[in-house]
Amino acid sequence: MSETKPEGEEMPLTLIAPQPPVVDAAPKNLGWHLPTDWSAQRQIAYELEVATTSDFAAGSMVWTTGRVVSDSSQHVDYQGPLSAHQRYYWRVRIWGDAGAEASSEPAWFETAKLSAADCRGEMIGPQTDPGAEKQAPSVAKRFTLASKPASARLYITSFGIFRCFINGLRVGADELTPGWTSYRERLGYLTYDIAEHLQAGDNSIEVWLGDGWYRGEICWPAHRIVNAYGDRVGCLAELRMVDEAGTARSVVTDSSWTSGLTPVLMSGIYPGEIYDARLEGETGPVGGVDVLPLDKSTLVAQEAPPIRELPHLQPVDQRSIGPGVTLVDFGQNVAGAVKLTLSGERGATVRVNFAEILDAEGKDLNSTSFRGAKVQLDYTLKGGGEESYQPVFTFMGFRHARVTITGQARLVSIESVPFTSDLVETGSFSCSNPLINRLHENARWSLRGNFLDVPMDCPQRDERLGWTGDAQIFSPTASYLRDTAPFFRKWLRDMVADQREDGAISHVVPHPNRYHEANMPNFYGSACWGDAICAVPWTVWTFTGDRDILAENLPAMVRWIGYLTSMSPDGVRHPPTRIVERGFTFGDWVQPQGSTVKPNPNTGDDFVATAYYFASTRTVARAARILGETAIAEQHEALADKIKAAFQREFITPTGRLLYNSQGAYVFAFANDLIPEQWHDKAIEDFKRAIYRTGGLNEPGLQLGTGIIATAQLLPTLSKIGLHDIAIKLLLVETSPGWLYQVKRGATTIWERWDGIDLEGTPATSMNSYNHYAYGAVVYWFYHHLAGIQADPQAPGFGSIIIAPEFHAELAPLQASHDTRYGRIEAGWQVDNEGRVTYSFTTPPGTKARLKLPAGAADITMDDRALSREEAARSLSQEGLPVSPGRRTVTLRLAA
Ligand code: RAM
Repeated sequence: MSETKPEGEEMPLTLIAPQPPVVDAAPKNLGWHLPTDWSAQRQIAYELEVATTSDFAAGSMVWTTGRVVSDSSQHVDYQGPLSAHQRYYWRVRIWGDAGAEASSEPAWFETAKLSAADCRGEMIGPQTDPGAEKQAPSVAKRFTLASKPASARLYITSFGIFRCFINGLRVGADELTPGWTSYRERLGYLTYDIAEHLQAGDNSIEVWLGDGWYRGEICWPAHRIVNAYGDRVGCLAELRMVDEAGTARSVVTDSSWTSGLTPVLMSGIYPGEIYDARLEGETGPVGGVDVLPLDKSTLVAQEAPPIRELPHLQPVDQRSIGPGVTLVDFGQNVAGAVKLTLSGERGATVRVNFAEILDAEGKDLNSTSFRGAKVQLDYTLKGGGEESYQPVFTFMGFRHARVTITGQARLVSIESVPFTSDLVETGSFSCSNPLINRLHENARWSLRGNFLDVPMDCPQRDERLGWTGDAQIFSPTASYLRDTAPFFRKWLRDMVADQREDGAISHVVPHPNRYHEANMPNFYGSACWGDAICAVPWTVWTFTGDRDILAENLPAMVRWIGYLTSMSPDGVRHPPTRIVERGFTFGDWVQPQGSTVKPNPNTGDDFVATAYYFASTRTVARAARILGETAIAEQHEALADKIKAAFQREFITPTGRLLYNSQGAYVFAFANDLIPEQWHDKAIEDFKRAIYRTGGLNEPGLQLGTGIIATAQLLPTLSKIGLHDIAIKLLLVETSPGWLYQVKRGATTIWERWDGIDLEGTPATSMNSYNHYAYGAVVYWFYHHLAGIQADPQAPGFGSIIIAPEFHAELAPLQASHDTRYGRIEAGWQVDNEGRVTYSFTTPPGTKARLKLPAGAADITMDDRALSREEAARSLSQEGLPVSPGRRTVTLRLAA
């Protein structure tokens, strides 16, 4: 796993390597962190050099920017020559305005294939393949090398999931490769350094092929698909070996390869795996291979960090519940696998079943949250000493496991092996309330388990799909916690690949129904869900300042607005109620106390869909302005005005009431600036009443009433309109609906519904996933509003930082950090017994920051100096008080 940087340590000039570092085009957005001791020094110039050797010897230099007079440390695009299969080293030197200079250590990036013509080999399908949901086949090749190569790479991908062995040793530690893309349009390949696997003399490569998302069971039973992308698994690989003299030789997949079977008797994402260890080494070549059609222009170098294992978790409880049956609790709900170590007789069998929760008595598994997914491992021992097994081609979402042994065998150990897409961690948070800290931790675990190459709704049941709505609402939270840019960039490319002719975005991306339209007609185009095509690039832009993410997606964003406009000539959306109809919208999904139609909301679909239509149109207009696409900007500005007017006409009465008097309605309207100025104060009062009117279980009169999409914006919207106190009260509610209820009930990940387990301990019978990150979107508010770490909306990417905390004595002390492309931002506050606040924050060198203190702050000092009247006024103003980089400590008194 990627480690976060150590706290408080001086950092030298550090390069930000492209993620992943193997590329198939010129890398963009190279950047660096200034040394941490450069707070008082401004960069005035830089030079970036690229060479083919790490010593940057004269003959190896390929490109330099020369000395560029600039204070920017980001977004340098490589513009030098590029050849395939080449490692490039790069380094940076900077000059400061006080005369200092600094140089970085070198970093590297490496090219794989730069064009389809570079992609050698054929996609080969094993003739031994028995088809989907049966024994996994393999392809193999033996070859001889005169000497051990000086360097060697394996470029490899598959139809289905692959596991590769060279000379019997597994290649790489990545899981479920090559991940999930819209395979027919875009197929990712991986690059591995295999020099250490190879030897002079005889060598062998063997690749096992599992069904995976490509052709295994996908979607819930009513819409189950098998062979979603094709009915043959296959492998495309090139082993490229370079000797000391620099001569390259390749072994590529072609018709000379052989095929066999593997010990994996059955595997699938939902069903699990059946593995017979007695077959290890016994399933070797019995057939040939067929060359399968493949358009090589669809090949892309792996675009996001792969899925990897996190540190294994040991059981916190392990007990026998019957002869040969052991119940294990790992104490943490995860997505991943288990690693079993066993000892016993050849032919003895072990079955592992899983669950997120236990039954009411705590005596056995309750696996109802898996719905139609079988989620079972069956392993047959080979015997003869200790042996270990971890499934090869599946993953599961679980906290508990039940191990059943039949025959003579003993469970030596069992570990939980969490998986996650290996994105760099960028966030930390803690406060004085342990329930809130656990909530934050639960959101982190839900991110880990649900970011498995695509952002999934949940990792356990018969879905595990890239639901666009869930990912959209969680993306800002995720982007505080991880460097999500490569992950979302990849996923957005699949979103665009799966976009329909009419501009509709599918409800799930990648869209396994794409070639099976009749299976789920019109599974496209919902408000909020489809709006991910606008909102997610905007989030990435906000966190990175990378214009390319906007440029790349703008055409698809425009098409999406075209789709919405085609159904809304008067500016108002009128979604149909049946999911199979064009323009259907899910609405504020899983809203508590909503109507019983859908699992759903009492905020009208027309209202929600029109608000999103407006929000996305405005986002397109803003993106187009940033990109200098004036015509697109003007067109969408005018359209946004039209939608806003239509919204106000249709949904706000002449006396300023909203047509739907739900909390969600006020959230959508305020978040998107849809309430006319004249009705602001009145709408705020109405909003408060909508929060207090339900009353009952919680603090008298106050009750949360939003579904997944309004909840994501609930606290930020309350903060935006000055209702911080209500926001914090809602956060602190410990009954359902409320975030802390599930924490008190022992949740270790975020639940799909507020009442996933009721007060009596009875689990919900539907929508009962215990690992659904959507409600975890509240964590955004922890960083953005409580700690006050914000990207400047006028200049995204954290080169310009807004420091705008909100203080709540009941959470003090509180601290948070976020690692940006410029370095780490830290912020934290304490409140003493007299109500005096001490707020310390650090912004990295090379950035600008403005401090905005909450209304009512008085008696303000900074770094032991009282602020002047003008400074204090600025710190309380809209534009804020400019502060220089480094660590600052502010003290203040809050208005009573
Ligand atoms: C559920 C998913 C997801 C939601 C959709 C509409 O089944 O789990 O959370 O986005 O439906």
